Amino acid sequence: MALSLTCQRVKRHKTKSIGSPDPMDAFLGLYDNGSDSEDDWMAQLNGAQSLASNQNLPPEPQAGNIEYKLKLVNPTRQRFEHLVTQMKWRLREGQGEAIYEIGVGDNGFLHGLTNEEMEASLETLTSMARRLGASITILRRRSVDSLDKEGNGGNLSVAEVLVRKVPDDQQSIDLRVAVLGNADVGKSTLIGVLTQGQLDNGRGLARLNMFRHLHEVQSGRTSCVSHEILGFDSVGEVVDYGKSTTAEEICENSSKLITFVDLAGHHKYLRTTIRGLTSYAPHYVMLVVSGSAGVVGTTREHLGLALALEVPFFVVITKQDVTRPQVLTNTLQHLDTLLKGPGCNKVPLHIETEDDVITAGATSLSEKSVPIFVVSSVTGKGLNLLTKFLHVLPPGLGALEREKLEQEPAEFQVYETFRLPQVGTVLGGLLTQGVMTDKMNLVLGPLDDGSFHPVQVQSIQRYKSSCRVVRAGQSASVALNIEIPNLRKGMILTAPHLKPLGSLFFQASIVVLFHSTSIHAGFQTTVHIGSIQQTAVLVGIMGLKQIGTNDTASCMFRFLQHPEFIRKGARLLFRTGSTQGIGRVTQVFPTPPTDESAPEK
Ligand SMILES: Nc1nc2c(ncn2[C@@H]2O[C@H](COP(=O)(O)OP(=O)(O)OP(=O)(O)O)[C@@H](O)[C@H]2O)c(=O)[nH]1
Ligand SMILES: [Mg+2]
Repeated sequence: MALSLTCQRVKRHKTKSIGSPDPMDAFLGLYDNGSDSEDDWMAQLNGAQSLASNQNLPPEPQAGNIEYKLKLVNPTRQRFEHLVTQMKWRLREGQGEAIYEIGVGDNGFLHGLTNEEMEASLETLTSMARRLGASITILRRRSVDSLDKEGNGGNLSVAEVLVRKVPDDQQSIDLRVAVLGNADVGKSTLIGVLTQGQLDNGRGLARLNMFRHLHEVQSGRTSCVSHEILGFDSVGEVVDYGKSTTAEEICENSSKLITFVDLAGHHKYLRTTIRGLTSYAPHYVMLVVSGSAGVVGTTREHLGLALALEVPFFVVITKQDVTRPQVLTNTLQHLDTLLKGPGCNKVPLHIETEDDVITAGATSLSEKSVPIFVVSSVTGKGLNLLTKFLHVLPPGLGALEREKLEQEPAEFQVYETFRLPQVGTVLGGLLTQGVMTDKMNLVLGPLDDGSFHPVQVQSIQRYKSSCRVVRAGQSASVALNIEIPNLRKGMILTAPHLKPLGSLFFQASIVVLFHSTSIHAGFQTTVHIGSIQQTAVLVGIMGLKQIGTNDTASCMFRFLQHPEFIRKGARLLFRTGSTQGIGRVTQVFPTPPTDESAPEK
């Protein structure tokens, strides 16, 4: 029951994933116990680990995807119909996933059921799920040491069950996980092992599929962004390249798909890594640390990026097979200190059992807790727990937020551009809002003068297979009907009636995270906003002459090369050498397409 027990203990925190409110935020809010101190929080989490404890749950939440059922033994037909309708509603609330707590009263009291009652209840639950084309997975079952009506103790149990149904209009539940960590810690290898179903040999075998360039194969170092997918079928079994031969087959057989975005660890490629992180809008970050090398190199910087972008993250310690126990303990201690420190203010959750995994699946939604796994990609140790965790990680957006986003006009952010011989111009990117369909008429831009060009969508592909519709939050590749010169990352495709314009100037409220001296007007820096990455010059600081580390200010920027389409409220990150800062766009100044706004050389 720890999933909910933990939720009960989770403090309410504002969430996280880039630009998208998280559905569980509201859910976790229901469990706010008003406690604020770090000690309380630690004590509560520790309590959550004592899974044998006979604690009750909070009263059943009205909204959300969690349902308590005292028992489901031989329901009448009418009641059964009612139960099915209710399950349908809970599934909708959870965007295809619902949790049933069996043996628990509406007030959260863990009554427990006898073995026969539990078996009968699970059978009813299975029939309910079958009626909806959903499947069930028992996440955990445990005894409660209360007495039953006849005074017999010990044999009563409660169960936590995951019900999953992919919504009818959706191929699968999608999650994007960006993989960060210092160079050589084993990121590409871990993704290779998780998605190919084959262990590594310690000399770079498993990472080969992740590489996109010859020089990467030769050097063993990731330099650009690549993706790989891992699927889970409706009963939670892994669907990977070990069992399927093509990405299309994996998609067809999966009800949940995890897309890993493999990023480069070396400092040299930090710009590409930041861009990958800001433009792919991941739901989670997997921070990989080598057990033997410890928290070194770009680890802290990458951790800082996940924190700055407010993406929830978990940590995987690799190379357990070649790490001496004392060194591993040191790495874990170092990590704990870093996570609990004032910059992070997190609570590490060391994952050792399957029960911890279920607990972590829920608590990873709070900003505070950070699950930590220890694995080896060579022996496979710990990978089963990590896989199970990925299976129970909740989807990024709730039904309501999703519906709202889908009703907006389509907006597709371009983060890759290609030209294919028989197809023509192809754009890879993310649909941040609305719905995009085949043959849709849209506009693409901003071009160098700030204007947009009419285009038509010729075909759409997701996971290397054709599809006709893309919905808000999904990534896709789109082929266009015409060739557009000077295509670049950071452009958008959107609805013509919006009459969009690019902007050269924008105002932002920023915080300088680090700068060795002070920043004045005229300072140039690389600005990242979603898939936009361009040098901008600071043209003015409101009310101040200069700013330095930890200063906050409202600043006016001007892009140096060409106008970009940006929205008020967008999150931005800037970086030049060791200078770093974050902020939000507070105002944009669209550039009407006239001769004067032609790009400056
Ligand atoms: N013994 C052992 N070796 C591992 C393990 N994981 C990765 N390796 C090895 O570590 C080396 C580096 O792995 P990569 O996956 O390329 O590391 P990376 O983090 O992707 O590195 P960059 O792409 O440069 O950031 C390879 O030779 C792997 O075979 C592990 O769990 N145990
Ligand atoms: Mg790599």
